[in-house]
Amino acid sequence: MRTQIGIIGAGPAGLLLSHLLHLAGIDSVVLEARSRAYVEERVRAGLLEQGSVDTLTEAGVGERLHRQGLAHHGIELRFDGVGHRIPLTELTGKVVTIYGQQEVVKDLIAARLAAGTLSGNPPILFEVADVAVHDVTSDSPRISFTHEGRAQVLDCLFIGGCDGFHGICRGAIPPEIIRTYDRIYPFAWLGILAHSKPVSEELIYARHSDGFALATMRSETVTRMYLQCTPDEDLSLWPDDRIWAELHKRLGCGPELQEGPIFQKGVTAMRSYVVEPMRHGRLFLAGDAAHIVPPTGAKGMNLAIADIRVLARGLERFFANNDATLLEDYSKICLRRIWKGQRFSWWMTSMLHRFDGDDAFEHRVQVAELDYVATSRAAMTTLAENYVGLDYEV
Ligand code: RFL
Ligand code: PHB
Repeated sequence: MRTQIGIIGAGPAGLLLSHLLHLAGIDSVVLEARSRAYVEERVRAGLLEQGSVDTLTEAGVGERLHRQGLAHHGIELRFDGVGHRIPLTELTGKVVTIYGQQEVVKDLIAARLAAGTLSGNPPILFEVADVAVHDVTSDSPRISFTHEGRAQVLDCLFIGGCDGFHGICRGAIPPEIIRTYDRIYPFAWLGILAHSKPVSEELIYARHSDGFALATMRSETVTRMYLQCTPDEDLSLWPDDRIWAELHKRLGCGPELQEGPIFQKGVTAMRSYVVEPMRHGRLFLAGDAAHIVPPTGAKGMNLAIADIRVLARGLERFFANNDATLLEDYSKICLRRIWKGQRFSWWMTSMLHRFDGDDAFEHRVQVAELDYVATSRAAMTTLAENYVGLDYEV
């Protein structure tokens, strides 16, 4: 099989890359380890920056997003039992949108399958195995894989390494030319989805002496809630009653926090991770394959989309004008945004979580920081402009 761009991974990064390339008349094939149903049901992120919404809209995949997404103009920070609103739109002129990551994935898969490929290859192959990349420093890299029991090779001109944190692409870059930056936090998030009315129209980020809590949503009838927990938390110790009791306490909510059937529970580890550079020869890493942020800043999927904007434009210029300058600068341009996203996600995480072992001094400093952000227009503008998303370079 032959294509121009071989893409590994059908998450938001790989699918958006394939879609943007198609719009530019560039052929690609996406290889995905999981089934279509699995990637379409995988519960993950939910918050899109204004720029991510604009990117999807301009790419023609924003119709359902605009119909079903919930535009938010502010968030609430709650600490010492009192709520403080950060008016995002008033401070920045931008909105953020709640729309589940798996809905973005469904929209992109539908668009890719409907459009097909110029080469006549299937646009996406699901349930591939044994994926490996070869000759990435040559002009004709290859991807070998097994599909439906048959060993195959995809010959291409470039490879998009969009296979997430546990993929194989990052490992294909020799360790001597790659540098990694890693921080593992001493806590995790227990996340739930429940059939219940959201406690508030806007998201609530709550700091409590027993740990962080976040109240978010997926629709007017489905709530998404997170509780700080230990990295090895045993879910069997968290029956629904305990989850609701803990949410009531940490969010400081009364009857406005409506309980309902919980239909999904999971534990998410918290990590900050970056590799530099994000390119080796003709292999380009994008999204979680190259960087991970703790979810407190809601930046993961948004950073993946920002990487893909640069990569798709770089490839477009290469094929249209034989101009490789943007591809040469890919890593540098992406990393400038990634590190700001890292800083913001680390800062939100540090400010809102309980750190075991912190003494009374650190506790007071943490509350003072929240109080400062909640009362200084300059400080809340800093939070707001990072939260809604910094302007793109490309
Ligand atoms: P993905 O989505 O992990 O997709 C990678 C794909 O590659 C496939 N794959 C392979 N395919 C072929 N061969 C192999 N060897 C393969 N190995 C892996 C995988 O099956 C998968 O389909 O990476 P991508 O596209 O870079 O997207 C990144 C986002 O998924 C991630 O950053 C976000 O989910 C992070 N995140 C959030 N981001 C936001 O922007 N806003 C949020 O509100 C937000 N909240 C969150 C989050 C992540 C969370 N969890 C569960 C980690 C909340 C949570 C709880
Ligand atoms: C979500 O809706 O899942 C969500 C929102 C904001 C975050 C993290 C997750 O910071």
